[in-house]
Amino acid sequence: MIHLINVKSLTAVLVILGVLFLYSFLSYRTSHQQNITAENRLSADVVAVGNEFHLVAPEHLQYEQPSIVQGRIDVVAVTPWLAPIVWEGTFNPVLLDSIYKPKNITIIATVFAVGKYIMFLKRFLETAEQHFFVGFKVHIYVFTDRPNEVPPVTMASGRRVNRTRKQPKRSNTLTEFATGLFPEANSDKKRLHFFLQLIVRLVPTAKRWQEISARRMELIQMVIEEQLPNNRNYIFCLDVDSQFHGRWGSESLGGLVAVTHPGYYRDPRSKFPYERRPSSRAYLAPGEGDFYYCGGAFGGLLQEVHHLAKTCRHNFEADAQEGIEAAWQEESHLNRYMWINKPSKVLSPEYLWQDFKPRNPEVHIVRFSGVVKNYADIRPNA
Ligand code: UD2
Repeated sequence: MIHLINVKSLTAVLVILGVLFLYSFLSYRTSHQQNITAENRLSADVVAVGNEFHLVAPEHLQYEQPSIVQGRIDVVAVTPWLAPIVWEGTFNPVLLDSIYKPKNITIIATVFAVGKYIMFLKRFLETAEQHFFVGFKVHIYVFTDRPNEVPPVTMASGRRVNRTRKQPKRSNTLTEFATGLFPEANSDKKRLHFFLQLIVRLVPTAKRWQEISARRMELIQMVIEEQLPNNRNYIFCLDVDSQFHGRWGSESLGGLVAVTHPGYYRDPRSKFPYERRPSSRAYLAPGEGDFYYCGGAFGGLLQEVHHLAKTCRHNFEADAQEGIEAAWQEESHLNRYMWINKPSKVLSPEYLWQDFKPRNPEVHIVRFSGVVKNYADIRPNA
C-alpha cells in the first residue's frame, strides 16, 4: 500500500515538474523569439553606415530574381582572388543605385587637360554629365595650364555651366578656380540635388608629355589629402582624351578599382607591356602579373587611391633619380602596384575601349572610350 502511495506521489511530482518545465521552456522561447524579432527589426531600420562592405537595400524593392546557375557564360566575372569583374549583364543597376544613393557619397573625378589636350575637355564633360554617376553628387577636378580655355559646356539634363569665377584661392602650389554646373532655374526641381561641380586647377605647362602623364599621381595624391576627412567618398582618375557613351555608375564602386586594358585583355601575360627592366621599381618578372590595367582609368575609396598614388609617385621619382623612366610611366607603376595590392573590383574593357577598335562580341556596351587622336598634333614632344 505504502509502495502504491509512493508511486502515485512520484508520478504526481513528475507530472508537475513536466508541466513546469514545459511552461518555462515555452515562455523562454516566446520571449527569445520576441527578442530576435526586435533585433531583426532594429537591424532593418538601422541607417546605412558608410562602410564599403555594409550594403543595405531598401526593404520593398522588387527586382529580377538573381541566379547562381544562369548568367554570362562567355566571359569570366570573378578574379582568382574573388573580386568581381564587371561586365554588362552581371549586375542590377537599379538595385545597386538604391544601395549606394542613401549613403550620401560624393564621387570625385580627376582629369588632366594640359597643353593642346584642352581640346578634349568639352566632349569629356558633356558626355560625363550624361552618363557618369547620374543621380549622384559628382565633383570633377580639371587640371590645366589653360584655365581660360575651359569650354562652356551644354548640359544634357538642362544644367548649364555657371561661369562666375570665385576669387582664385591658393591651394598648395596650385591655383583653384571654382566653376559650378548649376541646373537651370526652370529645370525639374528633383534634379537640384543631382549636383555636378567643376573645379579647375592651374598646373604648369610641361615640355614632355611623359611628365604630364607621370605627374598625375602627385596631383591626385594632393587632391585626396585635401579631401581625406571625407573618407566615405570615392575617386576616379580618368584620361581626358576620352568620352562616355553609356552608364558608368555605382556598379564600379569598390575599395580599389582597376580597368583591364582593351588592347591586351585577350593576350597571354608574356605580351603585356609591363616594365621588364629589373632596375625599375615598376619591374614585373616573366610569369608575374594578372591583367594589364589601364593608366587611363582607375579609382576606389579615397584612402586606397591615396596609397596607390603616393606609392606610384614615390617609385616613379626614385626611379627618375636613378635615371630610369618606366616603359609606360605611371601606368607601369600602377600595374606593379595592382599585382601586389589586388583590386577589389575589376572593370571589364567596357569601361575603357578605344574608338578606333571595332567592338569585340563579348563587349555588349562601350561605356567609356579613348577618342582617336594624332599624337604628332597634340603632344608637346611627340
Ligand atoms: C596611355 C594611358 C595613359 C597613360 C599613358 C602612359 C590609357 C587609355 N591611356 O595613354 O593613361 O598611362 O599611356 O603615360 O590607358 N595629357 C595632357 N597633355 C599632354 C599629354 C597628356 O593633358 O600633352 C594627359 C591627358 O589627360 C591624357 C593623359 O595625360 O589623357 C595620358 O596621356 P595620353 O593620352 O597621351 O597617353 P596614351 O595615349 O599613351
